[in-house]
Order: sequence, then C-alpha cells, then structure tokens
Amino acid sequence: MIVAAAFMLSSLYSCKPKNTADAVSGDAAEKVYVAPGKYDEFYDFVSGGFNGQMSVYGLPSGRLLKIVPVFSVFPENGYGYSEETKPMLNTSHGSVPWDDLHHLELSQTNGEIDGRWIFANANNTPRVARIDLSTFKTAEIMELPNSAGNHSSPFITENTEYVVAGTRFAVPMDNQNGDIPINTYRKNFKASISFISVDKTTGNMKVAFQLRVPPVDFDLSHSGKGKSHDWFFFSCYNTEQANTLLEVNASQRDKDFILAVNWKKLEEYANAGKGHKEAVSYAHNVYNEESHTSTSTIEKEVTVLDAKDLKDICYFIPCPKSPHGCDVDPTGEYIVGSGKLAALIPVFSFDKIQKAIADKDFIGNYDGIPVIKYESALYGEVQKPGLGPLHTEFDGRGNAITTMFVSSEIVRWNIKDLKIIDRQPTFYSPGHLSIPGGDTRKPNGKYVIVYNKITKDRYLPTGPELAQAAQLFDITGDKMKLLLDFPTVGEPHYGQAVAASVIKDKSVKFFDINKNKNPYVAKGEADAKVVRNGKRVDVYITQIRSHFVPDNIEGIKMGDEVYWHVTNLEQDWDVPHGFAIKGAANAAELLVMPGETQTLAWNPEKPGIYPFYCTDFCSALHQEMQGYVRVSAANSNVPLTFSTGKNMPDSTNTPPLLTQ
Ligand code: K7E
Ligand code: CUA
Repeated sequence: MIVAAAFMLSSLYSCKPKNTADAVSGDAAEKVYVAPGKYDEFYDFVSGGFNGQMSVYGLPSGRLLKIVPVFSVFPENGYGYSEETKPMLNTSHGSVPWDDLHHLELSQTNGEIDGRWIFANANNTPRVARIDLSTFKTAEIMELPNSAGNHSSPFITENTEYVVAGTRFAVPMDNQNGDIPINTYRKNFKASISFISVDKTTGNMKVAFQLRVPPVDFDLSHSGKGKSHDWFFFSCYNTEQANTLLEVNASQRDKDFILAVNWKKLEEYANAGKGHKEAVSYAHNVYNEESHTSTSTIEKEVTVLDAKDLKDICYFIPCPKSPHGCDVDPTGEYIVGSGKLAALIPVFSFDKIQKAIADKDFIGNYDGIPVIKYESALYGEVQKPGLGPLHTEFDGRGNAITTMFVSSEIVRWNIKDLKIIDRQPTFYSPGHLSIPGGDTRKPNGKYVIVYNKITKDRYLPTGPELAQAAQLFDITGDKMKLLLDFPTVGEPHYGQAVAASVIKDKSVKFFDINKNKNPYVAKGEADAKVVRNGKRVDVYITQIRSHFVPDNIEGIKMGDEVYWHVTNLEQDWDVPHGFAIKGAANAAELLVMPGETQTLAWNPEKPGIYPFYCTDFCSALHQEMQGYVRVSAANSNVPLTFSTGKNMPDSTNTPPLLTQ
C-alpha cells in the first residue's frame, strides 16, 4: 500500500513543470507585494557563506535591508579596517579577516525566538559570533580551540544556555605536536564539541567546556526540545575515519551515526570537576557598545571531558548513508536524520532512544561509546522522499518539510504517519530551508524559504557567476505555493526568519553622544583638535551636516602615524557620515553612525595635499562636506595648525570674475 502510493508519487515528481511560470500561482504577486512605505512582516537573516557576512531581508517582499559584516572585513563601513573593529577579527593565528559563514541561530527563551541575538559560525578558522539585534552589529567573536572546520555550529539550547559547536575535521589536539604523518589519523586525530555558555543578561560568551569525541566528521546538530531538553543530537559522517578521498572512502558504510549527548549531565560532570584542563590558545573578541571599541583577549585554557570516560553521556545511533541535517521536531520527540545518499528519511523517537539506553539495547560500541540498535531507536522511515535529502524544518501543524538536493524539490510529509503530502520543485538544488521558528518549539507555518545552490537560467546572465537565490513558498494550504525568487548575497547556506514585531521596536536609532566612552571622542566641535606626540598624530575630528571640524590641517610630516578619530555629532536617526582620504592604501573608508567615534590609521606616503570628504550623501550640501590636509617633508618646520572657517583664501588672489 505504502509502496504503491510512493510509486505514484515518485512518478508524479519526475514530471516537472515545463517552465517556471507553471509553478507560480496567479495571486503570488499580491501575496509578496509590500507597498512602498510599508514594512515587511518578517525579518529573514541569511548567511552569506564564503562572503563571511550576514544579510537581512524583509519577507514576504524579499527586499534586501542590510548586510552585517561578521567574519570578513567590509570596506563599505570600515568593519575590520577601523582601529576600533580590527580586534574583532583577531585569532590565535593573528588577524583572519575572512571566513565562511554557514549557519545562523536566533537566541531562544523557553524554546522560542526572543529576538535578542543571532549567532553565526565561521567554518574555516573555527569561531562563533554573536550579533546584537538592537544594533545589527557583531558584538562578540569566540575562537574555538581543538577544532577545524566549525560546521556543526552554532546550535543552541532552548534557553540559550549554550551555543554548541562541533568540529567537522578531526585534528591533532592543540597541545599535541601536530607535525605527524596524516595517515596516523586514527591514532592521533580527535574531534571536539564545544559548549559555549551565554550570559543571560549581557550575552557574553565563554567556552565552558569541550567534549572529546572520536575522530569522525561532525556535520550538523540540534538541541532537544521539551522532553528532550537535556539532550543534543549531532549528525556525523566519515565513521570510516578516512583521511583521503572521502568521497569514496567515507561512503563505505551503510550507516554513519547521530550522536546523542546528554548535555545536562555533561554540565554536571564539568561542574563537579570531572574534566581536565588543557593548555590551548584562542581569541575572545568583544565589542563594547559604549566605547565603540573592541578588545581581543587570548585565552589560555580549556576544560575537556572525554566521552570515553563518561559512561552515561554519549550514545551513537546508526543513521543511513552520510547524514547531513539533524533536525528535532517542535515536540522534541522526533529526530530526523537526512542521509545525503539515502533513499529514505529515518525518523528517530526520543522515547525509544531513552528506552534503548535503559535496556542497554546496544549492538556494540564505537571507540568506547555505546551504539544503539537502529531499529530500537527508529520511529519509522519516510519512504521514497526524493533524492538527496539534506535539511528538514517543521510547520507547527504536525508536518515536516525536507529539501532534496539531487531531485531539486521540497517535500512535505506528516510526522506521525510519515506519509508524503506534497512536493514542489525548486530552482535548483536546494540546501537548507527555513520556516520562521521552524527549528523551535513554536514554528510560524506561513512560509518556507528555500536556499538554492544553483540558479542557472533563473536570472539575467551576469558572466560566469550567477547570483545564488532564495525562494519563498506559501505553506498555509495543502499545496505549497511558490511566490517569489530573490537573489541573495554570497552563498546562502542557512537563514532564520522571525516576525518583525519581535525585533523592530528594540532597534537602536542612534548612539547617545553623551554616553560615548571612546577615549578619542570629541563631544562637540570645541573638543576637536590635532595632537602631536612624537611621530604619532591624533586628529580628533567631528562631523555634522555638512562640515568637518577641523577641515584644514597643516604640519603633518612624512613618517607620521596619523590617527583620524572621527566622531559623528548627529543625534538623529539615519544620518551616518562617511570619511575617506586620498591614497589611504592601508584602510577602507569609515562609516560613522550618529553619536559614534571610529578611527582610521593613515601613513601618508609622500608630501603633498590630501583631500578628505564625507562619503555618505547626508544633506543637500553633502558634496561641500570636505577638507584638506597638508603633508610636509620629515624635516620641514611647518607648524601644526588646524581650523574650520578661519584659514581663508589668500586675499591677494581673488577668484576669477564671471565675465560675459
Ligand atoms: Cu550548506 Cu548547513 Cu554548511 Cu547543508 S550546509 S546545504
Ligand atoms: Cu556627511 Cu555627507
């Protein structure tokens, strides 16, 4: 019976619409139209993949609202270039001003999105960032020791107690000599899962402890919910422990694993001193909202607990064929594993897992960790879902929706009876998908947003590289309806959306200049000055529509280190000023928010006149917002002077008259 139904469905899904228009219903335009001046109903935070940024869209319109730089420098606003933000990109390897951002996770309280912060992972040089959703700025970045390829990250517990990060690559641990043959992998390489605690009030992160686990590749994860609150589930591949040609060598086994970890108990053990301390080195970078300045601290120690030594913490569950997504339904009972090469989707039962653990229903152990019998953990299998299942989210009405990378579609199925309800083509090759709150206890089942890897013929050609794209589907009816395509910035791996009402009223409009604690602030034009201290010159310069104070500076000499401390004096929403100076090869521009101070370091490369100007069109006389700085030879005796409106043109030279 099930087989027959699945067969019918499978023949259905092979018949794709002839063209895109067939997939879009007549009222789609109306459903995504947000009239000029009206707000979108949802924020959608989308990862930028290899651009290291997060972009913010409004839904249902798909309008791009903002790009927030996280792990990559951003010349557009000076992030990573200004003296204040450079420390944010510091690591134990020095400055690493780029990364690959895959996953975003909104903070939660009681398993629901609370709109305070959003966390992001750096996949290359392992880091986790916290972005403040009142300022839409990166507030904190934590590097992770004993890790490489921070992919199974950052997933959070229901009250944001921990941000959890599993390593993709197993590597020699940081306190070991890593200069060893690669083929000693099985003996010398290990994997780590980091538990980063988050302060309830400030959001400040701390690597609380790490769990040492066998050298498999951790891919994705999710925390339990409700009854499974104390547990965390991680998908992993390469249980073969191959170190070369993984495409073949890590696809040998019929089943890899989902690792179930009782994090509550692990926390107890850590608090009871069961871990050991290891000497490591990792950067912890914090942006201070009052001083508009960041600091980077190198931490030297981490607490490690070994899964092998803790008998009742970790259990492996066999999961077919290189599992990728590992998703937990809103009730916390069902855990969905998506095997990239599997022809079915296994759904595990939390209750059955608990029973199997109690009954010691194990088929053996893997590197000292018990392996639960597949059938004993399994609730059931979704048969013939499509090809290449990757990720699943939940609509809050008892259904799951899964992306099928190979067969380019999303498939909706019922969690209870595991029957397929609907399938719709996507364009093309979807990776993640997201329903607002779709990985929380309370999904908002209005839309699903699908993030596609390939767009091929969907947009006007733009050379060899085409925009990647998201697609918005209405999922309120029986059939999922495609409403909109919108191109995204970088590669959208994952995104999370939330009702705008949760965030919009908390949004900071400008910074109070009186509370500006930047050591180089000028709180008014009277405070503007230029101060020489040996070779160092500090320029305390202010901006207000539409002039700089000072705007004429002389007496800078070759070999000087000049610091432009730019304070925007405006106390009004949406009036940033920019700052750029000719030939500033070592830096980008600064974009300074009202009430903020940002600093650009500048080393003039030859004597001459250097114009500077405001880069953000701030008023009708924005174009007049400009100034000059004179650079003299190192041995010159030009005195240091600065002014605005005083250094008038030489009166012996009158400007040419307009003659007729
Ligand atoms: Cu793109 Cu979450 Cu890195 Cu799947 S991951 S697609
Ligand atoms: Cu200030 Cu343009």
